[in-house]
Amino acid sequence: MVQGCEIAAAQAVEYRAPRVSYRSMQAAAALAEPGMLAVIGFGAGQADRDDPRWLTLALEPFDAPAPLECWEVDGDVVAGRDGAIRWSRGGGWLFASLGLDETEHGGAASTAERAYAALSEFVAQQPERHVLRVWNYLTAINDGDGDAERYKQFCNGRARSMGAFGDGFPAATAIGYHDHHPRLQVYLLAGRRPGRRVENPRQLSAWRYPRQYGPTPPSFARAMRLPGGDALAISGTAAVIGHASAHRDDLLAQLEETLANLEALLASAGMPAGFDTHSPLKAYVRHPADARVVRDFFRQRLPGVPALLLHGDICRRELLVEIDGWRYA
Ligand code: 3EB
Repeated sequence: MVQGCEIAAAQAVEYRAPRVSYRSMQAAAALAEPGMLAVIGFGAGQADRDDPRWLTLALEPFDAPAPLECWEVDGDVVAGRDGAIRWSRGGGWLFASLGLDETEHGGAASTAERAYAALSEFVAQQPERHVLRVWNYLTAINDGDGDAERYKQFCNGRARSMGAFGDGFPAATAIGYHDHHPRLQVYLLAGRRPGRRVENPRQLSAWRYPRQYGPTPPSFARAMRLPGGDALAISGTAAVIGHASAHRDDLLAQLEETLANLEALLASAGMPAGFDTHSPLKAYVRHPADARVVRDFFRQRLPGVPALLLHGDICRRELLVEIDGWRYA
């Protein structure tokens, strides 16, 4: 009996997802911990480091000092570089990141095309070749009008080389930062086995968005159940119903609608309802003056949930807030 239970337990953790958490500590100490696949620091004040597992995102946190985002895996971690790509691997998972200066690659579309071509070529050669989750951060995402808007340009370029990821769209986030220098930062999580894509019954799948949102619909799945089954990677989620943005100019209503979308996603993924103390969420807030309301919303509606509030622009101008994160089974 006891032996049977031990075997079952061993099988249950046979391919354990990276544990993502927000931790208040020094970067060097975090990077020295065993099994640390990636450490992310937020805000312009973060120092560069040679370690390919260290990533800085120039999104200003609304809490000071901001915690670090830590990704921990079972097993040893090795790291290296391949051209401009920084990577690390461990426990059957691959972290890869790439930052490109748009002035060297001719604008938002061709920079995205280059970034995705480089990443997909790299990942295709790795044992962890299934891209599960991608984060995209680009300067001034809403600059430009109509089809010239930078987010739409980014979508065009991404789609031109995303096909090479192979087995369908990953879960994703695309957010704008307030830097002046145009650049694109992309990082991803890939695994040895494919995940299971999850869509939201309240929302049209993004790749089916009608023409009004741009010439190329966005290439992402609403969420990804990681191989092994114990974690759900949740894409950037906002107050979108069907394909339409809801509750223009109403922050609280957008937050409630976003939470309803997140709960619908959990249900459609077969995950336990609600978020808990191990479900880290990030909220991207367009206007700094809104941060206090977002913080209060988390306290009241998602008590105990680790939340990181960042100043970032959402890819549709009318959207004031977007939330992404993780749910563990
Ligand atoms: C939306 O629901 C909001 O282009 O990769 C969310 C997550 C959004 C990912 C992307 C865009 C992306 O359409 C926008």
